[in-house]
Amino acid sequence: MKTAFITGIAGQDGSYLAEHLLEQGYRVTGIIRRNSTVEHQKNRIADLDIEVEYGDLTDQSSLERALRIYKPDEIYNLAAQSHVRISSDIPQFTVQTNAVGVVNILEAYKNVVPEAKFYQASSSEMFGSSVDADGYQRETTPMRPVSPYGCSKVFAYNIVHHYRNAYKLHANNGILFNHESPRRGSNFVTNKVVKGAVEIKLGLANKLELGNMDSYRDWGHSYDYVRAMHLILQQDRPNDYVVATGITRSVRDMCDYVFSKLELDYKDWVVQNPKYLRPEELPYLRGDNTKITTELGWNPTYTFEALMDEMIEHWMQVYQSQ
Ligand code: F7E
Repeated sequence: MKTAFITGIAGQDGSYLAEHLLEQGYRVTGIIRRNSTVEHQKNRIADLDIEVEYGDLTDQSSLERALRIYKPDEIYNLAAQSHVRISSDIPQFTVQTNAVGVVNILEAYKNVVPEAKFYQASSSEMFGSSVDADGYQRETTPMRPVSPYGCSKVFAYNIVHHYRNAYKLHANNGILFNHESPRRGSNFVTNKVVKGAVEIKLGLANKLELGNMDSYRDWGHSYDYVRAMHLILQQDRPNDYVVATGITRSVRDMCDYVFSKLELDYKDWVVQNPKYLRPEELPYLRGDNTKITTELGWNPTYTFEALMDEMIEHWMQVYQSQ
């Protein structure tokens, strides 16, 4: 039985990945952060047969302690300060966690279980304002990040290469484009729009405040993307892969789809609040998934519409069961 170790196991991706690995027969372990409200620590993973210790990416001793206890075959580093706009409010915390924290886990990995395989949650936010001439971002696209979050992820991406080359570690980057689900935090735009539209439909709210509606994102489902993470670690040699659907839409397009599905016109309900604008916006993302589809046989199973429909259904059930 293989053992997997997941940082960020209580998050959206961590919980889907834990479920997937349990289905594959893994022993699944990880770290969670201490929180004063106990219920908030594990609500996405409460029903799963997993083992967790307290730990934090900023505390290397906690990482080494957990790795010594579990001795994993595979390490998935999913923990992060993952909100791009908030990374401008707390830039130093973001860099400590997402950049220095990756050095900490790489050191712990090198010192305790160097024979394991390692996955780093890299991000399309690393590309920033950079787009290839054909309108896609891919593994070879230059990186010009436009946020503290993006800058921290570029550092992490590069330090993974350094540990791969210098210490011959099986250290990999998955460059994941936006991926969503009903488990997404509701301050990310997909779940914010779906939750807000359902509240309006049910008479529980009378407007939805958003930031920039004209940015484009390539949105997939977390369920599909955690399968890509696992596939990446099943290869003999470490590598980097873009994980994306290859289709891009604007926030406005998404609002149009979600409100229309609820027989509403988004133009009657959505207003802009400058507080949700970013100091520097990333206007356009569209990933080329050719490398992972041809080399590893990965393909997304969810369409954008199926993803949105599942999220609408989720919020309908939440409110109608109250
Ligand atoms: O924003 C616009 C916003 O916060 C998407 C993270 O998982 O994916 C995610 O980062 C777009 C942006 O995701 C609101 O300006 C408009 O253009 O859902 P988001 P993100 O910033 O793309 C990448 C790949 C990651 O790695 C990150 O960890 O939507 N937008 N109005 C808004 N966004 C938010 N959050 N709230 C609004 O009111």
